[in-house]
Amino acid sequence: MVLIGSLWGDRRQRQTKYILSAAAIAGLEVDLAPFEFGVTNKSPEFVNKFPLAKIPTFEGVDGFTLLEGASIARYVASLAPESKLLGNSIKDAALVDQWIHFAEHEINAYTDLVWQLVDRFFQEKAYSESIHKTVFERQERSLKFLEQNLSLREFLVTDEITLADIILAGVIQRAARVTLGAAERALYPNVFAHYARVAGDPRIKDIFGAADFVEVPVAPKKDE
Ligand SMILES: N[C@@H](CCC(=O)N[C@@H](CS)C(=O)NCC(=O)O)C(=O)O
Repeated sequence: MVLIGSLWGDRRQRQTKYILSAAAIAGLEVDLAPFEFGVTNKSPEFVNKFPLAKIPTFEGVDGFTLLEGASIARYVASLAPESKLLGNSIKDAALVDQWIHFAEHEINAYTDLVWQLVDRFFQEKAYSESIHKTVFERQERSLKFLEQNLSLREFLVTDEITLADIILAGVIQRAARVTLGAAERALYPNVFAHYARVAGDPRIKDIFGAADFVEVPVAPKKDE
């Protein structure tokens, strides 16, 4: 395998899973740098290179630097066109991008918002049941749309795994650990069959790890 660069990230993070999975399918090696959250990404050396101080970040063997998990994964995929991770044509690549943006912004953004609400991340540990409900309903609308699409095909863009499928699986794994308990998951059989197909692919199974889904959606923390 050809070494393409170093990655700073956490294996439990969905974005790091996107990048490692893309590299595994593309047959490229990415060196996962030693990393301690809150320490490595705050070090002067890291901040000097990546001033936003977030992970994941990437530095190629040629010194090219990149942040944003989906963009790093897309770059890795583009280095191996024969992997077909971006499909077979310019239109396929546009559809891969469409589904990546959809997964991140129309599904994952709501998971993150619900997580921040229930974890009482906001000032004064504010929690609002009505905001929680509204955000969850926005996610439901996206999931219904996705369910319909996945009732027609095994993978999102072509007849094999593309980067869109990998990123969607990362987003769904996270949603099923926060907003989607067993009862909610039962409403989306095609979405979860797709998840099992992608996360169970022998090339990336170990990167995705155990599902660790919740039985019921995560409830708001008590306000101490
Ligand atoms: N939009 C970025 C988000 C990255 C991100 O928020 N990473 C978190 C860890 S999951 C982080 O580094 N947080 C550190 C901080 O906020 O200072 C991506 O998708 O890569």
